[in-house]
Amino acid sequence: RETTGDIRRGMDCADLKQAIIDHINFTQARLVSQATLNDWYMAVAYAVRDRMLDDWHVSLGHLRNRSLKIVSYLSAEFLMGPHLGNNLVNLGIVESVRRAVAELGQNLDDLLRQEEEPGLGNGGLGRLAACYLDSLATLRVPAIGYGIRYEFGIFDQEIRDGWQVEITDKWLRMGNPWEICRPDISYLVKLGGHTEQYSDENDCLRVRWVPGKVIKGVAYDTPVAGYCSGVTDLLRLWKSEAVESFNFQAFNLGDYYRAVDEKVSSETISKVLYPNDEPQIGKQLRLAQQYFFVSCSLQDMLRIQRLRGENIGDLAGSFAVQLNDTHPSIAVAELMRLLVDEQMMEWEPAWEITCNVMAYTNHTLLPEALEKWPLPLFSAMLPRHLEIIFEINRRFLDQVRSASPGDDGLAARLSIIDEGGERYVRMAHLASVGSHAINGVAALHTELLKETVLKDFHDLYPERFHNVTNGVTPRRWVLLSNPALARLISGKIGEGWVTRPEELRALEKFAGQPAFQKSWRKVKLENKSILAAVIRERTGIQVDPASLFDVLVKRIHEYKRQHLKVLHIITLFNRIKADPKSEVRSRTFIFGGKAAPGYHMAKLIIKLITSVGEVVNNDPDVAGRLKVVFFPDFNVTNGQLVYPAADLSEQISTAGKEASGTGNMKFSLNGALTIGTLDGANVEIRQEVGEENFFLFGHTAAEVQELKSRGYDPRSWYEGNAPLRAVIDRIAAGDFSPGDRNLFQPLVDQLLGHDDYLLLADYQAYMDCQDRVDAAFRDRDAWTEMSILNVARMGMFSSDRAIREYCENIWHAPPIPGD
Ligand code: 26V
Repeated sequence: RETTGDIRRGMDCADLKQAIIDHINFTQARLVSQATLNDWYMAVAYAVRDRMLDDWHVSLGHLRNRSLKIVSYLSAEFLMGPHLGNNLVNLGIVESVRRAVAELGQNLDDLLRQEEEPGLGNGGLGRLAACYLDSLATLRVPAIGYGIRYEFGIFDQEIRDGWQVEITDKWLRMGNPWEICRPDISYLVKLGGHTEQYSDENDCLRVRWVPGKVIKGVAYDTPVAGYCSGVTDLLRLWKSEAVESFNFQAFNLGDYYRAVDEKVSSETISKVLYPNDEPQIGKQLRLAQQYFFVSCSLQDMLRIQRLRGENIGDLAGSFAVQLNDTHPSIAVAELMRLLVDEQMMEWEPAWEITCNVMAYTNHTLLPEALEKWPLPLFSAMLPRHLEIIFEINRRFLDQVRSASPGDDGLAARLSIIDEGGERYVRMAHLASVGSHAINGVAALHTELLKETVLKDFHDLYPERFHNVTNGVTPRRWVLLSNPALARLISGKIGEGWVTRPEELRALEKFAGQPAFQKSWRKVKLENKSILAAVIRERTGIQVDPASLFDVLVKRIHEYKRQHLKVLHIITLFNRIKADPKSEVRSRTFIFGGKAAPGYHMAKLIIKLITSVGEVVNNDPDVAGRLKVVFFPDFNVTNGQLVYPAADLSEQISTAGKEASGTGNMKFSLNGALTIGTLDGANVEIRQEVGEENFFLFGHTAAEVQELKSRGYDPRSWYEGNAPLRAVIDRIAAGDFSPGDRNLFQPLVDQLLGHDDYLLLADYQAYMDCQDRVDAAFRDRDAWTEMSILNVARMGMFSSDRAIREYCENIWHAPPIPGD
């Protein structure tokens, strides 16, 4: 490219260098000779951000184009991961920036490592939102991701003495070069107080909400660049602040301190991400967070609607609002309130708009994860919304009763209010009543949704139900995180696969070719060596890159069955101890994942993993053949290191429990083979890659139900299986907890007493399947062929495919024309 001399836009090496130096001098306010590594990172980040702004302004301009529908993705979590590397990839400037930085005496990889990732999510749900923003921008769909700018994201995890320790995530400590604060885009949000009736000028009875407190939400914008698409969408996160004027009128000393208190409590709302992946019933602050970001977002949409010069009545032509799980489902009542109380609309047209705008994605079938709010708490914080919900419910149940007269059970089951004891607002019901579309996140999950938690809604509104199987972005999860594999693939079949991953099928014909297999193995081995070095540095454990890397990374949860994997490891250990010369193939077991701080069993599972590792890793009879690693602080950054280095992907949840899973897709896209149950998207992954290229085991969802309804007795499985008994007895005897033989008793009691997730029933099938994995890994060429075929056939799991389905079937949102 030509040198333009334009330090804000120029892409030439000289321009980039000048731009970076300029930011060191004038943004970081440092002499180049004094600049720290962080100054260099910040300067490069600002230089890259500058180069995103022209496209961004054009794209923001499209928000005013009345012929384009805007997708408004409402999510309490966006787990974006580090921005710099991804933006370089999507702008297509990795190599030019690498060179510019090198000529300034810096190393781009060192700078990339400087970025502290924005961990504004717990796991799959938040990461999905991030993949979807990447695809929306890549597919040129105008979109805004709306959420919360948590000051503290998901905690950093350290492992001390084998236990998880949570460290506050101060991700904003060094500043955030990617966000732009927009103090002029802010909204007031009311909380608490009471409602009053009054007559308007036409003598119509109306309701006014007199709040107990008012806070302000300020917009913080982050550009989201599509992959070589020319479109840059918007992530708009709200920070809560005090409304200055609210308590500063009377200014005696007492009021001054009260005003300071007010400021602190207002800012508390966006202070911290709840680190659980299930609701803590009755957490006031959580409801305040949900309402806060939903209210700001809907007010913002109404402002944009006015900017477009359109009527509020035509809102559904301008916006498609997607509710990412029930967390933002208060949007149904809030939009009704804005339309009826503030825009003075009649109920019926307001309701029609609301239903046409909203769509709801369900992400879990676990009953304990379905959100519900106790009525007293709800009415104290959102008195007007409770009235609106009662009115929505009254009209809804009238319809239900007239369609099925006499069926009181049905009305009670469908009701938005749970009246069976203490009363609750059921958020999934609110979302389902107020949306024109309801979707599950994998084929099996959608079917189960229709048969179980939302069965009555499916009987009532079958046309509302859709399936959209999740997907992941190949930009971050292959191009950025596995550059060597991306180069190898592109060298064979060209670069089209990055946006048209069905083209990966062209790899099939090379899958059996020895030279290609050799290059394929070389890439995997390099990725494993890189991970091995990091494992060494972070845990002190030395692992052999030639061994099978067997990886289980995800949030720690009993239904995900990390402890089933531990039973496998102890089984192998027992085989070695029984006969040290027995043939056990060399394996490295890598675990990663955070436990919710209050989830004791999950934390005990982490301790079990590290304790078994302590014994196995140092046992002379094992002689290094088995290594167990708990990789601390699993997050997006670490995921980018781990997925490319895996040989075997563990997807072993109890069938029927994992809605979809998305890690399963990231592994397979990077050439790992899957060992898994017929759960979530595993079912479809297996269909796509071929059953001969997938290690299947375990009871099906139907068999799980059947077992449980017959009265599942884990003890009989324990007693009928000698190796299993030996494994559990060893844990119970304290073999892995010297000094505290009862340490793992709660875990043993759970397995022998209830075993809610059927580990014992799936144990033997899992062991047998792992033996098949060992045999398969011995045949290097056959394994490599399967690995290549997995990648070749994973195209459908691109988030681009998922977003196209949402656009066509649910949002009716076309892309921006051109290009
Ligand atoms: C999460 C939270 C987090 C904060 C506190 C309140 C609360 C309440 C409920 C939940 C449920 C989270 C559901 C979830 O994360 N589901 C996951 O979604 C992934 C993306 O669709 C999917 O791949 C996983 O299988 C599913 O477990």
